[in-house]
Amino acid sequence: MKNLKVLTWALLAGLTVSCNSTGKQASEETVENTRTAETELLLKNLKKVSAQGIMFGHHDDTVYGIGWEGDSGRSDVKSVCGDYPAVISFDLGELELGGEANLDKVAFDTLRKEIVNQYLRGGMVSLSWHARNPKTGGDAWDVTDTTVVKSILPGGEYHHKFAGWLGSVASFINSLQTADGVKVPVLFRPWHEHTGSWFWWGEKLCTPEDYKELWHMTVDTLRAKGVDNALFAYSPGSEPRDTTEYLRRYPGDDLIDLIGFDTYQFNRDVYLEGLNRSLAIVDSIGKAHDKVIAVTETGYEGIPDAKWWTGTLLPALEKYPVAYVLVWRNAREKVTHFYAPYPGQTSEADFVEFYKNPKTLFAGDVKLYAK
Ligand code: BMA
Repeated sequence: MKNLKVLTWALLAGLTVSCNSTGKQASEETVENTRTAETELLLKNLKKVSAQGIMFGHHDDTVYGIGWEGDSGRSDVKSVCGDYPAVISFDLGELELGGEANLDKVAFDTLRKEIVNQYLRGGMVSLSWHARNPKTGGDAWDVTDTTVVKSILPGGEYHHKFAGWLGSVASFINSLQTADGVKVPVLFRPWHEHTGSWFWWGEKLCTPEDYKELWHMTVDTLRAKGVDNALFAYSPGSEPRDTTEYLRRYPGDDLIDLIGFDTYQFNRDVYLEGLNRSLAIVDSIGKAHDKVIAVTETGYEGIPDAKWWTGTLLPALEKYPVAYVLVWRNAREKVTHFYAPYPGQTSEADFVEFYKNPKTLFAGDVKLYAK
């Protein structure tokens, strides 16, 4: 059945399926499981790293920050502690529209360069995708129509349009190459926070079966289009109360390499309770399914707590083999919307303590592509 499905995707994606000497179609392994040596090393080293410490991550770290944009080599995190984050994430939102820049007005060419730079540092890049609503034409947060996921699955009215969008993502990921022609591995993290209902792929917007099918279509299409430099992350919000709820929309071990969750602090007690519960869930599933675990997005907007890093975040994470924790962006266009410190910010000194703690890992501490 699965062979048939992969073949169907390959055909839908408009690919030529190669034939061997006996005239049979290439096996599922040929289409599905080819990954570059660097991508395999990344996965191996992610597993190792989680036993050593917790990598720190920051969204859009090197493309803008508080009071600056596009300065070469600049990073608010580096300005505070002297090193880049070990993980930097970027967003592919609006790549599907074919324009030059993403939804947060960062040029895709800039992202390409910064992704290669982070690879050359030995660090990791994660990519999220706030894809626009393929049916209504609205943004990722347009939840006015509850049939969007269904409409892009095979047989749906918008399937063809959406397959083109997946093609754009595949081309972008395939284009991430060093000057020497090495394809840069990335962790792709689409369809995130789907246990909430604020994105068109959210809980109340599609059935568990449709959500899983969306994942299969995504991964199969990318693989069929030659993407062999991606690992895949599953990251719901902190809504699941137990492992059963967490796995309700899980698309399967053959698709997913890393499991995590997104959660933000509004109230400290509520945050810590949710963080602890979610960590226990991913820890238990990670062990049973041999998956890397991470806090894929978190933060306290504006970081008004001067001791947040060592007083709240680190003590909660230390108990678990978390590969990384990533905080969201320091928006240059929304003054209060920042999650990492910058010089002069209230939590700056505490962040330096967090950086110095042997448990935290920054770019200079990791070599994620070492043999
Ligand atoms: C949200 C906010 C938005 C942004 C989006 C995608 O959490 O930061 O301003 O457009 O992420 O990066």
